Amino acid sequence: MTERPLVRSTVRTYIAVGANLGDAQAHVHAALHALETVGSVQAVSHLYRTAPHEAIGPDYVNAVACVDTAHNAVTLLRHLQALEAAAGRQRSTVNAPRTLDLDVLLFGRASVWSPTLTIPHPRMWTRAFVLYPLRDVAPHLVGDAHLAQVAGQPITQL
Ligand code: PH2
Ligand code: MG
Ligand code: MG
Repeated sequence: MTERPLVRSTVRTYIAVGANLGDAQAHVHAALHALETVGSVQAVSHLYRTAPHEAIGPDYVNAVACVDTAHNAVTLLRHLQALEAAAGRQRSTVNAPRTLDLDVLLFGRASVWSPTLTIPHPRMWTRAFVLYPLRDVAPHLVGDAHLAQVAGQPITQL
């Protein structure tokens, strides 16, 4: 008989949450709860109002969650895309306004390069809307020098 492990190992992942269509704050709150379906939510950041960065449309609400997940990175992405779709996300042009965007920032110590998924997120260190909430949940990852790089990007804690 094949033995099955009693304990399934998990990976610590950091997920960026953003919305700038409809009731963006409600979409972000709902998404932070919905993340319980992809793993064990360890911490959630404050919510931030941020100016669209290299994008157009209304201001965003952004946050970051730390989630320990038993999924692999590709399966996690599929679940996040299902949550985006359930929130009414329409995919039109790149960086178009959206009801919900869920991006995997970090997945343990993994590096992933594929046409659909790159981890660590390639633009995370240049975005105030990622670094401020990430620092809330992972102060060991974001130093003052990182924040200095994104000075001038409008962001306010809600
Ligand atoms: N997401 C983008 C592009 N620009 N700007 C802000 N402020 N917040 C976002 O979540 C965001 C953005 C692409 O996903
Ligand atoms: Mg994004
Ligand atoms: Mg995305």
